[in-house]
Amino acid sequence: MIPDIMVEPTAVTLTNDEIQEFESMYSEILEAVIKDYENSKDQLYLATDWMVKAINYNVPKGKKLRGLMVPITYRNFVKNPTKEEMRMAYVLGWCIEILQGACLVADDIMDKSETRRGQPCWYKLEDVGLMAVNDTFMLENLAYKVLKLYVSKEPYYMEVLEITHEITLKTILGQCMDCHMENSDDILESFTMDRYSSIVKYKTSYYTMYLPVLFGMIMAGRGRDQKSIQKVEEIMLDIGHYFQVQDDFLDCFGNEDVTGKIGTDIQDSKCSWLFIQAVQKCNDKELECLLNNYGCNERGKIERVKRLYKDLELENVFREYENNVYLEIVDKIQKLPVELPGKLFEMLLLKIFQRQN
Ligand code: GPP
Ligand code: MG
Ligand code: MG
Ligand code: MG
Repeated sequence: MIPDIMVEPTAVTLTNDEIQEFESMYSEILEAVIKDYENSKDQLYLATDWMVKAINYNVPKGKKLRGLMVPITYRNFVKNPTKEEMRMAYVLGWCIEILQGACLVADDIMDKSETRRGQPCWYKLEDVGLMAVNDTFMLENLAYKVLKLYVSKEPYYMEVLEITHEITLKTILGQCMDCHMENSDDILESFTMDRYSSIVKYKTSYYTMYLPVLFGMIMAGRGRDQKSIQKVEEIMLDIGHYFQVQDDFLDCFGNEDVTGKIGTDIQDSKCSWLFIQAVQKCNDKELECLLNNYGCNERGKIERVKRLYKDLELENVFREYENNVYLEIVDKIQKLPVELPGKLFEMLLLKIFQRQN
């Protein structure tokens, strides 16, 4: 249910044809990359064949939320974009999807995950294993190759390049914080909401929510409009925080057939939103149970933590959070200056509201 006071947003959406064009841009990009290496006298085909396999497995099978956000943003900043401009927006969208593919391959190794997007994690495949490490570098650098091939003649090339490097590094720093949490000596002292917010801002929000909108704005010539960019950053980081809280909730309470992944946060001893909420609601006995069972890769112990989360009614806590954060963000959006398309941000928020995957 959408809260009553919500007004249906009337932002510009992509037409079915545009979504189709975005989709078909994927194989065009892949072909262009391969072609660039084809004439080499070296036996590079040995690597490019593998590259095609890695890309096809890890890039095009997701929700494409981030990728589509670039053309959606652009359409809301520029009234009548040309076909060529839209193509550039699709390319920038796919660059984020490629970076996302790189991040997921790496994240699944670090989180010791089993499945992703309804299939075994890339590193879990028999003929991949630790080769996946090289493939994360390959995917990341492929995004830069695509930028060079398609965007290098555009006036905003350097801006896009620099921002991609900067936000990728931010994401890596966030992942570093996330993964080091499991080594905390005193988890009650370390796993605070403040700490959580910092981790999430860096590991998720910047590349998931801010980067796609920033790309759209840079294309629209609004990348140097510092005042607007600052406001957009604040809103998109708020939406990113909400997005990762949902991800943490789905890790335990989601339907694996819908999310396409099996949760690992409990056994990985993650500084998860659910853990922080549980600590706040626990009595002494429950806290002892939580601490005794958290962070162990044993079925019984994982189940014990899940039962505790259920007994503590964390599902209700999450639903209440979700409704409140929705209204808070809408309120912030409505206070944006008129030169920013508020309805776009409402629509982006609505796209993830109550998501199941
Ligand atoms: C989400 O964490 C964050 C990422 C996937 C960013 C990873 C960044 C790297 C530089 C490797 P998560 O582990 O909760 O995501 P999921 O639940 O999808 O595994
Ligand atoms: Mg992770
Ligand atoms: Mg993970
Ligand atoms: Mg997760």
